[in-house]
Amino acid sequence: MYNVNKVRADFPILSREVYGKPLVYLDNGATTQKPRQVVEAMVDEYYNVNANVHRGVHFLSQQATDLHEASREVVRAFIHARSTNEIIFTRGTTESINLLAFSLGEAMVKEGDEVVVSAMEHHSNIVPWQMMCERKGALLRVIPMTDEGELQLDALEELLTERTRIVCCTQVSNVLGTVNPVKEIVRMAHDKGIPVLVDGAQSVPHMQVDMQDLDCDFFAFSGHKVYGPTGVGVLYGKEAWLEKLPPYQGGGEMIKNVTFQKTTYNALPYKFEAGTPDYVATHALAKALNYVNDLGMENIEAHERELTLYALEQLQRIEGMRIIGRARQHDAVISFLVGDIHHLDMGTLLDRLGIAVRTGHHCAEPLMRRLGIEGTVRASFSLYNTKEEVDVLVDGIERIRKMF
Ligand code: 7TS
Repeated sequence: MYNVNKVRADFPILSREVYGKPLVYLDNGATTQKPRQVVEAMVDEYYNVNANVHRGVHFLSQQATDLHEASREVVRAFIHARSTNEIIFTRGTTESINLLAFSLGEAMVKEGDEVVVSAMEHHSNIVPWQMMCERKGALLRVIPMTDEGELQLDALEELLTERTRIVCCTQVSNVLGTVNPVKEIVRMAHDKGIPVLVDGAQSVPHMQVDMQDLDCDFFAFSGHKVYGPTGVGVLYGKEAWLEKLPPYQGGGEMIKNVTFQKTTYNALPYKFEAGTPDYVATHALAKALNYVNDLGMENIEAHERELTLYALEQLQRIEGMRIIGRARQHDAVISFLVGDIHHLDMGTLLDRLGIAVRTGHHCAEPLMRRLGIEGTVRASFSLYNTKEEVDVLVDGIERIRKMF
């Protein structure tokens, strides 16, 4: 049995108060809280192991390198990649996508080519592609979506042409909670020989992701959204693809030999990892993934599904409640507006009640424009949230609604 109170005891921050009220943390889509196991691993490494990786013959450097590389294996197993050569450590989803947009752009995008993104992407899966398109004279094309917040795959079929260089799509929308049929999208793109990047920032914390099953060519996620530290993330890429792409940044680690005339590059994955990596963060990320493994992703999914369904049911009872995003496949993210109460007012007043939600455009301005709204209030749930917290949220919204 999943014991949420036992889980909560691993997260010291959850027992603090804000404005004299117990904290109700429902901003997990932005970042998750960290269990002791993760924070203690970082403290322990800085106190007892710290040394730069991959370059020292001395004991500490060997030990830090071993922890760092063991973490790569934990990540590989977690997403079921074939090889650790396919696991590139980055600073997060954003850097992963910038890396790919740059390297893929250099390798294979020419004037008149096209990049396909979806209507519900986070800015970090739009802007890097747009920047690359501007450099290369290429065009950004968009998979449209329905009013319910589901992508229109029949329209995607039309968008995939001999000019398409890559399709980039989020697995779970950070605003609508839509779970996109990325496996189907991958199949459609592969039928035409086009690679696919899946943005896993909002899926990795909530569901089993399996690179062999999805068969996507690239996959990006952030450590801090899956109970790990900030400043570390992953770009997965199929080895054959990564071999074809040029490095993103130059510096230490990514080279084999350097002369003033010419530099040769290191093998995978180091070719894409210039400079000292955040080896303390990679080690702590592995601790976070192990934490999730120990709880069992299927248990986490079941807990979050029950919580989300309960929240949807309770929220819908509120007069004037408008849930934004009614996809059939829905993850632990609920966006809403109530009557004509501005999302910022709602967020600010909920905060005074100790409830942390996110408000605004959620770094998805094109999606807001598509929906014809400026922003939403967003509650996003995680493995440590409870039905009691949902009740506090619902009561809070009711109080605020009556005030207006
Ligand atoms: N992609 C998606 C789908 C996201 O939700 C986010 C962050 C990112 C990419 C970028 O991740 P980063 O770790 O590199 O910043 N989303 C949010 C959010 O919804 N609220 O704050 C950050």
